[in-house]
Amino acid sequence: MIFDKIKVIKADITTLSVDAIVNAANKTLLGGGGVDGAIHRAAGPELLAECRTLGGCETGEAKITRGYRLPAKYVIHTVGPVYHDRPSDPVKLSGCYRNSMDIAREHNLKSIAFSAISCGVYGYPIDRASRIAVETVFDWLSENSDYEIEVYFVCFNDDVYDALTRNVAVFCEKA
Ligand code: AR6
Repeated sequence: MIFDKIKVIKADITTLSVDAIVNAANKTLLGGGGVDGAIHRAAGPELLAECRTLGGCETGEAKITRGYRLPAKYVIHTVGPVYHDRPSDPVKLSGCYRNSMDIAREHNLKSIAFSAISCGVYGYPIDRASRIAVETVFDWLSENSDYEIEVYFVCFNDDVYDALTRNVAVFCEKA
């Protein structure tokens, strides 16, 4: 059952012992504020050194590094859209989730924890972003039903937690 594989949790993503955490990065992949800053601080300078070798990342794409001093084995860095209310915004945001899941499978990862991509300084409306996140992961899990992976949506704020919980409930009813 797909909904058995998905959990919405309140946590600091840098504390999670999962195979990969997903960073809401920017196109440089060289760190920043928000969750990106927290991940780089917790992982240590080796993370930045590896990120420098990656040549940045396009919006909607994702790249993987090791986790260094984090409890997570890997960090998948993805770049969400800066919200402009354009038709390309949902496509790009969905790409962040889909490409991260593809990378997880390519590396045979069994647990992945997403931060709320674009829901901070990039300004995406939280309910819409949550619906795209949940819909994309549900679709991916149903297309990859032969693959076992636990997916965590990690929330720092109550509004993100409420929106994700609501959207997971909606998709579970449909499933
Ligand atoms: N654990 C889990 N979630 C967190 C944590 C944490 N430690 N810290 C913040 N959040 P944001 P964006 C939540 O702004 O909108 C950076 O400067 C936060 O409450 O980090 O995609 C990058 O370099 C919010 O719900 O990411 C980019 O320039 C969510 O993480 C830009 O911000 C995402 O907020 C990316 O902006």
